[in-house]
Amino acid sequence: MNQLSAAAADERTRTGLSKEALSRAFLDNLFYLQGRSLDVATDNNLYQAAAFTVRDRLLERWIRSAHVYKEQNARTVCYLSAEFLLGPHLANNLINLGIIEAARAAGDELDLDFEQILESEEEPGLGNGGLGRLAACYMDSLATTQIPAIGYGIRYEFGIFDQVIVDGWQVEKGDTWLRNGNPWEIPRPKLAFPVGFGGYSEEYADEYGVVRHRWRPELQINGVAYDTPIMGYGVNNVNLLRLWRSEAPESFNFGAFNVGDYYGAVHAKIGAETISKVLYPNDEPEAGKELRLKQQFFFVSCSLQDMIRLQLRNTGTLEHFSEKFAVQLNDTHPALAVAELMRLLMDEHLMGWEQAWTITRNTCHFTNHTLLPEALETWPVELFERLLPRHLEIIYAINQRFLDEVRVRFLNDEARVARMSLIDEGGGRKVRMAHLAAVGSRAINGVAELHSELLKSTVMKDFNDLWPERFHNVTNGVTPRRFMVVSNPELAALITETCGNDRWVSDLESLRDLEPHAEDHALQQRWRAVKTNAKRELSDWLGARTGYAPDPESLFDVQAKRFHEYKRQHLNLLHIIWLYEQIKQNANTDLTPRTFIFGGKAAPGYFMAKLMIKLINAVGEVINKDPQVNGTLRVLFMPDFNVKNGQRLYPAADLSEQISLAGKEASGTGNMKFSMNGALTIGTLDGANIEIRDEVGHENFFLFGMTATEVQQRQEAGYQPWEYYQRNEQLRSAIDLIASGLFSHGDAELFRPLTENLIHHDPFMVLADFEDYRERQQEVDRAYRDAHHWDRMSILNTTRMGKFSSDRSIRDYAQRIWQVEPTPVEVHD
Ligand code: NBX
Repeated sequence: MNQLSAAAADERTRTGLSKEALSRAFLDNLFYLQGRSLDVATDNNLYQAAAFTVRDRLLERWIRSAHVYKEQNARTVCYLSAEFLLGPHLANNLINLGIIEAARAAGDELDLDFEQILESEEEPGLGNGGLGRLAACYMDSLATTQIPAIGYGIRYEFGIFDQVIVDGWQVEKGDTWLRNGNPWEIPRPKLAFPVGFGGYSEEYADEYGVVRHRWRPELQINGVAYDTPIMGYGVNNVNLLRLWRSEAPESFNFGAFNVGDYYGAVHAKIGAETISKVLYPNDEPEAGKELRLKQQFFFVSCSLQDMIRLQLRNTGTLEHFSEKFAVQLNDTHPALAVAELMRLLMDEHLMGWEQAWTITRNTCHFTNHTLLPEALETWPVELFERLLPRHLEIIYAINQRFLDEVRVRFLNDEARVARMSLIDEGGGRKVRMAHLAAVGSRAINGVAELHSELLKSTVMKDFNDLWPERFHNVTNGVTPRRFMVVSNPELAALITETCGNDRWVSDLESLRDLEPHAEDHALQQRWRAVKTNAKRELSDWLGARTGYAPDPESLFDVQAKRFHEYKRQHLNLLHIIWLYEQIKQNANTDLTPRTFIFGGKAAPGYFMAKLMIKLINAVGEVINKDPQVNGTLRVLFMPDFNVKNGQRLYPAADLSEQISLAGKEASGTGNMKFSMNGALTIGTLDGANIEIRDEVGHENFFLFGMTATEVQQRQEAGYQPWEYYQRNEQLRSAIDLIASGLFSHGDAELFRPLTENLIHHDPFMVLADFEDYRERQQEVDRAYRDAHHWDRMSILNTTRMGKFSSDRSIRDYAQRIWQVEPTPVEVHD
């Protein structure tokens, strides 16, 4: 043992992290918290005992971190997000604390199935997809890079629905993740803030005759804090995730409240609790949903009140608020922060407009995650007026000053003024949330280079003309702790052994040290063995759930992400159908055996996305049963793709499908998770794919499809999908096979909406990119047969992923956007 690790082991013993200390604490938590002994404990009892044991060890470091942060008066990042898609905590916290081996040993000694205990954890699915998962990766990296941070969001009682597949269709099931309690959170019943809704705004003169405003809400509810500690890797810093739960205030006491109207009182109480009840399962805004606006205001208001409380407690004044806090708005969902911070500063803390505006503008920063016009959030003015009358006044006042600035800067350009206004005046007046966020923020960023450029040249062009210095790019990243160490321990061990140390876990760029070994046949063989093992594990898992256990020797070709037409799962499927036709036409067709695996949820109201899921399952049913195919092709749908299932998938993929239409995927983060685990990518020049390809080397990436510029030109020239359908025989026969009813027991109607849409509209240009995609897939087929070459490419994909660690993203934000510094935390006995 070297000196450093001896010192670490020594410290672990001292701080209760040794195997003995862990098993003692575990048994105590089983007995004293749950009244169970080992012989009668259920899986859940064991899991809870393990979770409490780990949590206790986080708490000491958490208290210490809070103390150090306060003493040093460090600038704190407040990450405001309607979603945090955390995934299971236990394994991750064990890794970050550096005690997974000690815990495993403690489990062995007690004769417990350690893996089974980890499996028992129900994941908090408090997000839809990439945006929510990004927030969770950033929380991990903020703690790991020692930046004081609080994540603020909503403690949904029901997270993203569980997906079950019934007769090939997606069926949604409520997510009851809190059923067995949540050992990671600490409720803070005394830490609660009132949040108003409705009523009216009034002017009054204060004691000095100054005219002020106040909001008289019709209804008030409470937001109660639930805290979850977030542990950094290999450091003592523990940050805080503070989620708000809505409750009726105590004044809802049934006797006192509304005498004689018992049912009315109960109804009001239920109404208050509804706000944090359920996560909206759409990965695009649903127009005009009142409850959604209430959720947004609810968590924004609680979070800002909390920051103000902290600042007043520490300094007694709000003058330096923006020096103390950097607020990051995760898309427009928390954009109301701009108006609410203004209201709190002016109405509640009696600040003048100019000072309040300077503080607001120096506090907020805004990240955009989409260019799709239908996904840009707007709210009817009428709804605002009814729910948030004072905020609407403030938004009007911000708008007036802002548009004056635009008019002075761009003389005689009323068209521009109308385009930039916070209010969309066309067809039912609406508040444009992206404009509110942009006007109230010091910095605006996109999430990959292409996306940030397109942001400046399209949806935010006018804003870029006005304030070019405010626009930035911060390319997304993902945490290698969860997506390598936790999910792929065998690969992590091989990398650590080959590097001679595990520095790469918090310094992913150092994987470059491995590059010289990419040629090494011995390493290639071990690398392949690790991949094949992961494929075998996935195969067993899928076999138990779908009835088909794919051959681990076949190429695992995976597309896992939300279902969306722009992500083009149907492009993948058309290729599969074409392959199937080749086999049917000629049984001796020489194909590399492949297993196609799909995973992902569709928004419950998104008809076309749900039809795509049905079609995948229908195609799978025919192909998987066809004796002529003889196992050369398999098409499987992994039900309920979530963080936990993703962790099974990434290690087992040979090929990662990143095939969105260029210009539509802001960044993508699944692309990074696959590549880190040694999958090669077949992809378009979209989002972060471009940067991934530049990093891993163009020769180690299967590129196809139009560029974003070509897409735009083709669209402007008048895109005619019909022409591709007519001209390309392969494409036509694949589409015709769907339309024939072969995959729907002869029902030629079932998939007609999909085929007709492709032939006549094809908004995401599937047909235009098909031929190039098919050709590139043939290259993949050939490449996979040369094992040495493939393994080398796979190794290089992993070793060159340093840029895509979320630690790098967070350092970018820290230096270029927030101007915050690391604050290390020492633990002394
Ligand atoms: O955010 C995703 C983008 O589509 C990805 O390209 C990007 O990598 C990722 C992280 O930057 N957007 C996303 O996941 N959006 C949502 O989930 C969403 C949820 C609710 C809503 C709108 C969007 N109202």
